[in-house]
Amino acid sequence: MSNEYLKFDQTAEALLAKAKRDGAETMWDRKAAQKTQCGFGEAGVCCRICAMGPCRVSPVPGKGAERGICGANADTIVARNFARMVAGGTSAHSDHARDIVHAMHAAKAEGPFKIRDEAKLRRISAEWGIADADTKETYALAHELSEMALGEFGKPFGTQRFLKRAPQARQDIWKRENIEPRAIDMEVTTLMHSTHIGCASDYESLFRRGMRTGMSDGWGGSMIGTEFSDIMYGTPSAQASSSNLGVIDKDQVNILIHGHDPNLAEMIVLAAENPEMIELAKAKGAKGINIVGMCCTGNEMTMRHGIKIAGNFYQQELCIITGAIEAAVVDVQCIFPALPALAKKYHTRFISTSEKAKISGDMFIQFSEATGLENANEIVKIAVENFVNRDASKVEIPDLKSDTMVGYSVEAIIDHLDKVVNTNTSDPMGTVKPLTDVIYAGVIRGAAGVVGCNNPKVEHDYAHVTIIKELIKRDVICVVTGCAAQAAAKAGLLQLEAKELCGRGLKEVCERVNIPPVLHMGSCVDISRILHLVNLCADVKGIDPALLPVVGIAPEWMSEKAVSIANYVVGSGINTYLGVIPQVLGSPNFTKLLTEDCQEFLGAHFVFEKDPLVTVDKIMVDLEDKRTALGI
Ligand code: XCC
Ligand code: SF4
Repeated sequence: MSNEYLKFDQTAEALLAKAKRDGAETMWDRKAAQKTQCGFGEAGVCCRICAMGPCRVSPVPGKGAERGICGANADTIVARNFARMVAGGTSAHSDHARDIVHAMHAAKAEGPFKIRDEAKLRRISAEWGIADADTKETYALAHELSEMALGEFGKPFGTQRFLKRAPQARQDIWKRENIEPRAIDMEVTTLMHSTHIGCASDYESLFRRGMRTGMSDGWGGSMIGTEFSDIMYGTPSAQASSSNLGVIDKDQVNILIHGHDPNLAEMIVLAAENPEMIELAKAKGAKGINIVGMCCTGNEMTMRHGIKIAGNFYQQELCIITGAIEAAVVDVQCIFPALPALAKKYHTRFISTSEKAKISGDMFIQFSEATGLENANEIVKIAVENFVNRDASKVEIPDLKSDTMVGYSVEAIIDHLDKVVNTNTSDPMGTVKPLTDVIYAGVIRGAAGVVGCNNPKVEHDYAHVTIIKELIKRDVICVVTGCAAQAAAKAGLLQLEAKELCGRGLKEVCERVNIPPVLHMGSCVDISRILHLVNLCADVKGIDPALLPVVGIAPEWMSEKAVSIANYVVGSGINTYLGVIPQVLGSPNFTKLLTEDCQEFLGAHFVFEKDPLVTVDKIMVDLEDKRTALGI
């Protein structure tokens, strides 16, 4: 097979050939059926916000229609479309977080939803100003904190509580530019209002409103999602796991968990540990129950339990094509609607579990906080009983997996640093000072957050892996989340041995601190961990994070969530490199606002660059410029 987008992924060729033999359709067949994608859509100049349209204006100034029927020009249309992507992404992350908080609201000492990291519960309660946070009864406190968190979504006044985590210099910029996010739902709603027919036409104003909405994702929804998941399911600590489709076990019942929300997956792991279920699996001829994860549900579960990583976004179909998955269980986001039909080509049961992501074509089992463990038991039982339906002649599991280290929460990173350098801090969180010190000393030149999806517009995983390898070679430490983290895991970059691929300085740090040069920090909502880490580093020096030699990169992004993320990362003062160009080029003005002008008022900007090696060159110049400006 000669698909130019798949040369890098060693599992693809054989499995796509198998799909063909099995008569199964994949995203590549559907991509081919799309033929050439719409040039107006690609440039962002197609508007269908009202029923006078759709209107499409010319992406080339001075040629063709310059305005839609209402008079909106390319700047307005592009800015509105971009803003609506932010609203979509912010909604997804934040609504996920709300579900986590609701589960915490229902938590009880007897479980199954309970408080597993009490220290963090007390620390965040104190951070949010709850009186007697250190002495209140655990569940009374959890209840109070979760009600406060629910207020972050809809409170009529005030701004997001976690903003206080940023150094004062950054908070001042947010205030000055009026991008301090208020209640999350309010930001999304007013942005949808602003982009309605006949509202905002000023592209810069639309950008700023989108920015504030994105900020309510990063410093609101995503941060709440991360912190409250930690309180309930435990703050991740470093541990070993393995990754790639080779983690599927031909002798066991394989359950694929896919999506984003850990609530259901946590219950499934509990249910699969039940001795009765394991006995049942044995009675059906299997050696046991093997849970494998994909996308961010996979990341959540590997971070906290070392659950094996089957793969990233694009491998969701390949996973089923192995013929060895008894049940594909999904919650929300990034799930192909194509999966039920694909599952039908094999014996796989496809089970969707959330009204918000009800996917037609096979089973639906409504998951709720009240019945969480029962739902999970039912699902695991369906999978186990399905084992006998597996057709051995259709099973083909790639013999490919990599060892990987996972679980680097901010707390875990601080813990590793503490073991090497005794900082004697009184801060309950500990301090990241040793990390800041090695960056200032130049042993490490800077840090990069590599995040985001897969996208069939680029070669699968190639940009992720190339950029990471080239950066660590140049002594830039990488932190990763989402599907980028899984790409790195599969390429063996999350192992301690990857230090051999580093420059001298980073290698020495890895050896001393006993960490890989690429740290898995979790799912996409866990980019909030990266934000927190960067802000703690800036705080140590008492400076605006925009001054630090730090960048964000999304080499293969595709989702609206990624647009929201890019906004809050830039809004937080971190230059953000996008390897897939957003649909904005139809407005040269808006493009210039993103890639140049916003630097003036935010201290950071977007960079669009498709070529991974050129991206690395640009990043190195960026990091060294920051170092020079700091005089380090
Ligand atoms: Fe989805 Fe989070 Fe993208 Fe992967 S990286 S394809 S959003 S799973 Ni967020
Ligand atoms: Fe056309 Fe304006 Fe309606 Fe958009 S909002 S579809 S540009 S008339």
